[in-house]
Amino acid sequence: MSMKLWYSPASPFVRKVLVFAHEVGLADSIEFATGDVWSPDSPITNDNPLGKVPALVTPDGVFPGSYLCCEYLDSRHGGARLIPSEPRERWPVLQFHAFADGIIEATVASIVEQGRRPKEFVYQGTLDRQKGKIVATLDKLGSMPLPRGVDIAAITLGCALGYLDFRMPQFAWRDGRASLAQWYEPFSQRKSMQATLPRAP
Ligand SMILES: N[C@@H](CCC(=O)N[C@@H](CS)C(=O)NCC(=O)O)C(=O)O
Repeated sequence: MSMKLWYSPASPFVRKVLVFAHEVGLADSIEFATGDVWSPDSPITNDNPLGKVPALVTPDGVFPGSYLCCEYLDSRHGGARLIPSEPRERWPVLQFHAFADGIIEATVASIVEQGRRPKEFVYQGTLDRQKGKIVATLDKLGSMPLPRGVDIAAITLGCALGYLDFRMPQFAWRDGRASLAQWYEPFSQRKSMQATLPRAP
């Protein structure tokens, strides 16, 4: 089965889907479609009226948003599920995933505020607010049991930390967060992570 992924090489949400696809052995079934999400006549809107990446176009329809793309991919392979179904495993994984995903969201919001607005409209209050969310959530995750294997929580955390390195290296998220830094070191070396390193469009 072949699928088409609306894609941007810098998007951490797209990277999350791609890392997931690599980990479940489906990366080769995905072809990329690129379009500038910021262009008013972006071709992405033909499949996803929200005009956002990622969106996965499949024989079962279009799946907008990284979580849904991952959930669909998880239903299409025969190995161990990366989104567990058994409640005792499922809820902690999804809770952790949501916090890591929120770090990505706040980082993207900050980058958009700085990079997509005329300078005179960039509001420091928004940047401070997003930074506060990132700091507090990193600290929360650093105090929680970190993922022990590869699942959607681990993948999303890896993409969140990789995106901070890519877009906010001056933020130095490792400072004072030894457990997160120790966790990220081997995870970032996985084939799936190395094959999907972000780059500026
Ligand atoms: N919750 C969505 C967020 C997707 C998202 O914000 N994608 C960004 C790129 S990183 C985008 O397409 N932005 C364009 C826009 O907001 O119009 C997900 O999990 O995929």
